[in-house]
Amino acid sequence: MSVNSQNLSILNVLVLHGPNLNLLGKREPEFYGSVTLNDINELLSETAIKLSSQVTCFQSNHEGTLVDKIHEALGQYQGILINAGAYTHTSVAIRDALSAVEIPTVEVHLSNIYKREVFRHHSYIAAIAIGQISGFGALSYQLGLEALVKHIRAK
Ligand code: CA2
Repeated sequence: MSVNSQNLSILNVLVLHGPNLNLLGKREPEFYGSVTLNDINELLSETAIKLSSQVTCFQSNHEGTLVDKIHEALGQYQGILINAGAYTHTSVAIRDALSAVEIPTVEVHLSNIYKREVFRHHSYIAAIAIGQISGFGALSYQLGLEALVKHIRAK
């Protein structure tokens, strides 16, 4: 871990985006808005600088690829910010990987999953995450990153 000019350690945060989030801003804008995944990643990079940290953003449509990425995060990242997309509601494998690496994790969602279909109300990740932010669009990611970095620094 390196330090900045204020002698604050630079925290490395892995941002994981799950399936279909690569379509953000390109398909169904009436539902998920016009902000692209690239816009979100840029917003997070700018926010990270203000928090004396840096983000590495990764998207995959494949459960096993996301599991591999979580394993590879061991020793490389101090925090994980994740929107697992539909895998939030189905993947014991992603939950087990996050639980196994013991890297502080914040779960985020663009939409308020509790205002949507009942099958979206349950998250496999929520119980092993520090917390969850849901329903604020791109701001969910920004708030999630701030909460994650502040939580790690407070420890
Ligand atoms: O609200 C969220 O962030 C979700 O994680 C989004 C997932 C959904 O399955 C979760 O229940 C809640 C879906 C992401 C799909 O993204 C698309 C973007 C553009 C067009 C189509 C899908």
